[in-house]
Amino acid sequence: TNNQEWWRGAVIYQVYPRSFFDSNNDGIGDLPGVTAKMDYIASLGVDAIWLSPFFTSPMKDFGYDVSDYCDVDPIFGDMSDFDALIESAHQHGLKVMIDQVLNHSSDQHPWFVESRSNHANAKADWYIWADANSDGTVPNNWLSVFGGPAWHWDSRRKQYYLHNFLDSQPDLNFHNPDVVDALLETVEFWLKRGVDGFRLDTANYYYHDVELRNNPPKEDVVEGSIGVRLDNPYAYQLHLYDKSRPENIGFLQRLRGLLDQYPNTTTVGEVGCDFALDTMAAYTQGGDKLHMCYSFDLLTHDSSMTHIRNTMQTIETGLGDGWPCWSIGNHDVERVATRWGNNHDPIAKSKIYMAMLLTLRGSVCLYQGEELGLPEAELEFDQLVDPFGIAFWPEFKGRDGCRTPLPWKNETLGGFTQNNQPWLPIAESQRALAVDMQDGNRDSVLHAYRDFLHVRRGHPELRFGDIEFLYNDDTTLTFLRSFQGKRLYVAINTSHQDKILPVEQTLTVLTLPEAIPSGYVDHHNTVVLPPYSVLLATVNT
Ligand code: TEU
Ligand code: CA
Repeated sequence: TNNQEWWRGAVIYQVYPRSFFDSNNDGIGDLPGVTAKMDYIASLGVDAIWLSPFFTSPMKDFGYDVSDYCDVDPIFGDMSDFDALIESAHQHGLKVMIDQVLNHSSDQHPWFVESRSNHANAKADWYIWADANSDGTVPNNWLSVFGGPAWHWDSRRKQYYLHNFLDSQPDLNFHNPDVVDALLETVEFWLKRGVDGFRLDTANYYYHDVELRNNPPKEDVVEGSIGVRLDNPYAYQLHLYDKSRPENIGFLQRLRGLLDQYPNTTTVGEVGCDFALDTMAAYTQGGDKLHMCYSFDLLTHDSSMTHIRNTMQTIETGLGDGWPCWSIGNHDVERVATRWGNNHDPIAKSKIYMAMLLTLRGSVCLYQGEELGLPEAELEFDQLVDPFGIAFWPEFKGRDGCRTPLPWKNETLGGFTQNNQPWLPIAESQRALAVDMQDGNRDSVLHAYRDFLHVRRGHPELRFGDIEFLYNDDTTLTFLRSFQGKRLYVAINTSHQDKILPVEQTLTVLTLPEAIPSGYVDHHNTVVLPPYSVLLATVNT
């Protein structure tokens, strides 16, 4: 294998198109809006874009409910807008990955409309239908991630259908080979159109247990590891039968076979389950399944360096020749500046967590707005549009607070739109952090991202190197990254106090750009890490 393929160690910028930039002032971001801001994306120094879904959709889950896998929703533009986006990205040296939602379709998809029409149509078995128990109850104890049973009664077929997410997102039946063929055709459609890869939504959910066995209860529930909350009964089951089934491996191999016909394409699978790190390893080993996966392990509230180290150490142990991808924020979780920042020193923390993410081993997904250090937007109940938030309010406020429009300018409408009613409000708390405010400020989070991404590009150790962990405590992480005989020492201090560490190696400290607080080595052979600082040094041999 070529260990310098573009996706190894790549930084992938996640664009949530609804909230990126509104080119036609209808209040909703769109594909021409992404193209209009391509200079900005390229200016960050990332390698690729991951576009959240823009396909035809009733938008019950804001595009993660697809009713036509091979077309653009009119809200976002049309196919020529997509082609223009790809062309512009490629001219800017950026790869484009799109978000494939293969596990489930919209209930408005013609496949489901046909499937539910009766028991004997050609697509009768394309979704997961099951009879009620004799007393009318649901077939088993499986639950929806978004609350309630995973089964929805259909009064026409007089059967239940499975939905791991909203009841408007019926799960496709991957045990039916026709379904697999049809889905792979949609994947090939976009490969032919020039995409460079896919983010695979819920990549471990594709298969279910055909015997529909009940999930056992889960002991020792801890927050977050599968991306669900403790106030959701879903967290209290061990998900042995509704997802992460062994049959999935065969499908991932077929998918890889297809991708291998299109050179330089890639995949990053989203893995949310009780054994996510093992699953990530299994899905990426051997070069014949997925290229990369990410789990929810860094998307929880646990920002301690002990947790980060344990997560990284565990994956490294099991990974073999597999390759991980990490993110600390996305369109599903509270923004990291709030989740990990706890409203203390959010700017300094945004920079240091960025430095951590960009020095650990693996590719990286950055979520739009992270480069600005945006805090979570505070919304009132009647401003919510996410069904997940509406269902769990007030314990959980949903995902709208991380999806509000990106602030381009410090103006009422954030320079996002001219429409007085954007689909979600522009957060007042984010205006001072708008792109135009940070562009002119050398100390800003935005400059720190640009500068540090530049540092990362200049050091193949950070991009491709092996990792060896050294000292850590809850707020300090130190490790070595080695590649082709060169070794880099990395030390990170996420606390507001100085940290002093003895060091065995002889180090030559690299000068970091001024937006990033740097540690230093003093003459007693100790590393000194000021508050929220990072030290990068070459190890002398
Ligand atoms: O998310 C999968 C998933 O597990 C999430 O539902 C997650 O548990 C939750 O959002 C945590 O807050 C993917 C997409 O990223 C999400 O936007 C979709 O709603 C979901 O799949 C269904 O397609
Ligand atoms: Ca628009």
